[in-house]
Amino acid sequence: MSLVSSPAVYRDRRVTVVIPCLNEEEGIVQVLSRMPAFVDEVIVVDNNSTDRTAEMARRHGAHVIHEKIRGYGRAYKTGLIQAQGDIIVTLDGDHSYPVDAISYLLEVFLHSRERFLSASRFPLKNRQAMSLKHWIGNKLLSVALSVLYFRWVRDSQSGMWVFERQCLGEMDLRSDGMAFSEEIKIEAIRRPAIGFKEIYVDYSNRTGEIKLQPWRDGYRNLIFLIRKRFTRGRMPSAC
Ligand SMILES: Nc1nc2c(ncn2[C@@H]2O[C@H](COP(=O)(O)OP(=O)(O)OP(=O)(O)O)[C@@H](O)[C@H]2O)c(=O)[nH]1
Ligand SMILES: [Mg+2]
Repeated sequence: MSLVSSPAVYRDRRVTVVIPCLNEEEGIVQVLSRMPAFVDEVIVVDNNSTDRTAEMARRHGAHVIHEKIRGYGRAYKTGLIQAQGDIIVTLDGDHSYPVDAISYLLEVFLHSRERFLSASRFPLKNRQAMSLKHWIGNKLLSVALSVLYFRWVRDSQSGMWVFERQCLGEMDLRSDGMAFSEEIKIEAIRRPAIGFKEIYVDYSNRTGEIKLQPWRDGYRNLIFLIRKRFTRGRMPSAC
């Protein structure tokens, strides 16, 4: 028997889960305590949270990375380049996406030709999980993305994805803000060598405070979509 512990794998693939967190001390404990044993590595990217997010994440087995510059996209870019797994899974630290669905999503992913899979929250089963304002904003942005990129996308703002780590080297990811979520989907859609597919998941009420600012982020995300569509390769990062 070898004394060297072998990495956890899912059907021979190492899986890394990356979670951006800003003041999610309650939610992150719920997420991490439900993490399946086949996940080899969990990276939590903390942006100087003022609560005990980093401490709780560390205590529950995550590798915590600190990013000084604020932003959802910024946190993702910092965390993703450190991931070691063959497959990367993402989700929020607020326990709104189903951690239990990771194995189901991986199974679908491994049986798909597409190398990027996004979990869609629509049709929303639990109406309480998303405010009407967020629902309308999401629908408008999803329609805008679908029209601009000639591809029907149900949930352009979903934060739960499963993809091959190698895809990152083929993508041009610029956004530091909330627009990162739509940008990574656009990059997958635009590149036939990657491919994009949506799969339904249940979505529930988040734990803790919302970080999204619907009017500000909705407007910025819409502008980002338009600029990315018409300024290939010349996008600024601070969107
Ligand atoms: N590191 C880091 N994480 C962030 C930042 N902004 C948001 N997050 C995290 O990114 C995830 C998504 O943010 P949410 O506030 O849940 O936004 P949302 O999911 O669009 O909105 P809800 O549907 O209300 O949950 C959460 O885990 C946040 O803690 C940030 O500036 N830095
Ligand atoms: Mg959330």
